[in-house]
Amino acid sequence: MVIAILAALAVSVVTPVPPPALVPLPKSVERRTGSFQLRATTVLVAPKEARRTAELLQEALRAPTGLPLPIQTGEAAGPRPDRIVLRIAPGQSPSGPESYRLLVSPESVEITASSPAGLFYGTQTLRQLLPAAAFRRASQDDAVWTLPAVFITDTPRFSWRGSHLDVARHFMPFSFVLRHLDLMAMHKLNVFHWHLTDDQGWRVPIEGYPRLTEIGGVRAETQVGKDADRGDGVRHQGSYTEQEIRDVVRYAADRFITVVPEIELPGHSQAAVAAYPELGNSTSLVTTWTRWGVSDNVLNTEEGTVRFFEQVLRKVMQLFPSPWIHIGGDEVQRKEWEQSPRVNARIEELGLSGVGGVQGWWTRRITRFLDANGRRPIGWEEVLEAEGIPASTVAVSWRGEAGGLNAARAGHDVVMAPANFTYLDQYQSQAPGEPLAIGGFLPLEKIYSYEPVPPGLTEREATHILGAQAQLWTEYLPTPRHVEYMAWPRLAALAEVVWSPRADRSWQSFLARIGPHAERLRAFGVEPGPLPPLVAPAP
Ligand code: TNX
Repeated sequence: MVIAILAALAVSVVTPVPPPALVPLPKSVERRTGSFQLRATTVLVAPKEARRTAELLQEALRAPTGLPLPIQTGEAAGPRPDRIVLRIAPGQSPSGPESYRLLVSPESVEITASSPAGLFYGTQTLRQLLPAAAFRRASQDDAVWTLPAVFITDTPRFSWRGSHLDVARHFMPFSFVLRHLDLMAMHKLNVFHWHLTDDQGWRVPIEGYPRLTEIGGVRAETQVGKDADRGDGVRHQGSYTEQEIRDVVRYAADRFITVVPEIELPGHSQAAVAAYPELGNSTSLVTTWTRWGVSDNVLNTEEGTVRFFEQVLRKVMQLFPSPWIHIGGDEVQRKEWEQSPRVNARIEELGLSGVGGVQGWWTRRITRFLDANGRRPIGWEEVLEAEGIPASTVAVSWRGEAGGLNAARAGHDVVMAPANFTYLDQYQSQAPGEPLAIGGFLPLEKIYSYEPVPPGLTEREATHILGAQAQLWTEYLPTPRHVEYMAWPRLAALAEVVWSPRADRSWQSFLARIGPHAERLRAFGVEPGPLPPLVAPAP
């Protein structure tokens, strides 16, 4: 027995064993002989531009390892013994600001990249080379912190690697948003699409319009399960402070994540109408909605309403430096417009082609406003039904692939988010005992199989596909814990879809890695959803 163990150890020293289960899979991984050990004497070296990345690595590793890992700021010429060196090296391959090379040898670790973003992604891969316990936030001092010797070169496939979170249907606390950003960063996701307003809640404070959060951020109750005839009688409320929003934006930026805020208009806007009834069409009292579905309460067509939202968006632009501002635009109901004499008079006055032209008018006004303010408007695919919108407008294709296909052909940039492949509020397992979900069935294998470039695009048209994102709609996900159960491991699969080379993606390979990867998620404190029957890693 003892001899067998010794023999196995001897073999493992000379034969390169496969590298740990990295997710998302890097472009190329070469296993070398030996390993590097983190010690009490190990030092991090980083140039000034990557100081923050070094600090985040230090924080992440200090907690579980208890090692000091002091940071030396400055240029290191190359690898140095007992050092983890981050180095900016322009003009290396693979090229691109998010690419990196990671060399682990028994003596040292070196990450090189042409920009700090690449160094950051290199540190995320480095963390995954350590035992899963490296993702804990409490120290485990009996552990030995070794990284296998490897040479990795890596570069992302898409520039938009997104995670969307709806905090309108159920408010999600500030601390959870930061935690979600940490998890996104671990998976090299780089766009956080923050769905901040909807019929059932307005969560972002807008200076000058306090009722948006005071009234729009509160609803009297929530429907019980799927039963729209029953309410739970429990008030639901929440909104962020300006300081919290700024902290989220900075926390994200430190992790090379852009926060794209969404302000829904002219539909999904009942909470805004409840706060300021002059924005709507109703003559009776409107309250923040307590039921799920699509509300008939939409914005009216008054000039003052457009000005109100321009002012809201001015404040949003002050809070969010994102190049993109999302304006919703989905599922706009026309019933109120059809029935309103005032809207019909406006249709005449504005020369619109009937009620069908009203949404396009809204979209035109708001996209042009954002464009004139130097931001790129982005909206759910319906925004492209409008004529005369800026060419810079980005469409999020959610009803399937056709919207994205047509948008790309028309020369618009596109983010792919088709419901049947990327909506994480659907069931992930058909086993009994799953918590109530909106419906549908999106198992891990299906999201992993998703290909963001729709078939039929020319190479040139395909350059408009910026990437893809997964959606966490929260009608049926009332708590952070439940959100995480639905998000993971499926968001890890999406991360690989948008990061890893298409030719290297294989379900068998992912299956072999997702088990060990789930251990990292658990070490971080996530309770992931069901995993498929796992297979042993390939030899
Ligand atoms: C459709 S997708 C919606 C959301 C819902 C979601 C539920 C989209 C742009 N609108 O308002 O939450 O379905 O899956």
